Amino acid sequence: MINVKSLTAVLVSALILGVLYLCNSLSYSRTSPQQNITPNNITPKNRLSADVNAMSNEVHLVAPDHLQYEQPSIVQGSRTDVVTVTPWMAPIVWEGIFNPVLLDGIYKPKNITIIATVFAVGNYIRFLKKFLETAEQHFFVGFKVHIYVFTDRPNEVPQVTMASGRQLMVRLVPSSKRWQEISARRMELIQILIEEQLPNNRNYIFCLDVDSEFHGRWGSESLGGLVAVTHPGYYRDARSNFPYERRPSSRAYIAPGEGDFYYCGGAFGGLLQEVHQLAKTCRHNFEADAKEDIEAAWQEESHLNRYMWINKPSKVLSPEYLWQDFKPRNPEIHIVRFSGVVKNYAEIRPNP
Ligand code: 5GW
Ligand code: MN
Repeated sequence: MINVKSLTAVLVSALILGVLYLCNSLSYSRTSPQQNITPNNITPKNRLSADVNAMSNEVHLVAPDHLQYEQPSIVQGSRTDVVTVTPWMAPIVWEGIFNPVLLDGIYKPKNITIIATVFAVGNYIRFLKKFLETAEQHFFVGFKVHIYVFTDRPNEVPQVTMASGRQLMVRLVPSSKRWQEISARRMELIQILIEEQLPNNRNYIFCLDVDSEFHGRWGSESLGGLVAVTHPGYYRDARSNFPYERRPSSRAYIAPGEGDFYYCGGAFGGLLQEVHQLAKTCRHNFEADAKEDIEAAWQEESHLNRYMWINKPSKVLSPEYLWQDFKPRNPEIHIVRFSGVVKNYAEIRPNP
C-alpha cells in the first residue's frame, strides 16, 4: 500500500524543488548589470549535494579532427629555462609550452561558461573599470564568461561594453571598515555563489583581485580541476622564506621544511566543485581561528596555501598569471598576462 501522506510529501517537495530551479534559471537570463543586483542575504543556501553534477571534464580531452597545429615533441621543449611540471605531475603553465589554437579547439566546443569573481568594496571600486575593460580584451576571449562583481557601491559599477556571451552580474555586499571582515567574507560569498551555480552546470570559476589588469592572453590553457598561481614575489625563493602562517595554533599552519610553492590569494580557480571545497574549507578554518582570536599572517591567502599544500593543485600557473606592475620583469617572464597595479594604500584602504 502506498502511504498517501508520504506520497503527498514527495509531490510537494518535488514541486518546491521545481519552482526553486525555475527561479534560479530565470535570474540568470537577464543581461543588464544594473538589473542583476542580488543581495546575498536572500540567496538560498545549502542547495547543494544532491544537485552536484559529477562532470567528466577533466577525464580526457577531445580534440576536433583535422585541426592543424605544430607537431609536439617530447625531447625538444620550447622552454628549458623553467620547470613545467610539479613533482606530483601537474603542469606548470608558462608561455611557449602550450598551443592556444589546440586548447581553444578542444575547449570551445564544450560550451563551457567561465565564472570570474571580483570584489570591489569601498574605494577599490576605482579599479573595476580597467579590470573589466582589459578582461574583455584578454580573459577567455571567445568563451562564455560571467563576471560577478561583489560591491557595496552598485551605482558606481562602470558600464563596460561586453562581447556577446559575456555578462556582468553585480551583487551587493555590506560595506566594511575592516579588511579582515571583507577578506573573511570573500570565501563565504564565493562558497554561496558556487552553491547556486552548481545545478546550472557552469564548469569553471576564477577568483581574482580587482586591483589588477590583463595585459595578455589568459585562456583555456589555465583550465583545470584545482588551479593555483605562484606568487610573483616568492617564486625564486627557498620555502623557508615563504610567508606562510608559522604558528601551529592556526589552522593555516605550515611547518618548517614543508610547503611546495607560495601561491597568491589574488588569483585561484578550477572546477566549481573543487573551488567550492576550497572556499568552504578556508572559510571554516578562518572562522575557527577567529573564534580563538587567531588571524593568519596573510589572512585567506595563508589558508589557501595550507589548503593547496594538502590538496595539490592539478594545474599551477606561473607568475605570468599574476605579476606586479612595480616589479621589473625577470628573464623567464616572456609575457605578463595579469598584473597588480601600483596602488596608494593610504588613499584606497579604509582606516583600521
Ligand atoms: C584591502 C586591504 C586593506 C583594507 C581593505 C582592502 C580591500 C580589499 C578593500 O577595501 N576592498 C576590496 O574590494 N578589497 C578586495 O580584496 C579587492 O578585490 C582586492 O583586490 C582584494 C585583495 O586586497 P588587496 O588587493 O589590497 O591585497 P594585495 O595583497 O593585492 O595588496
Ligand atoms: Mn591585490
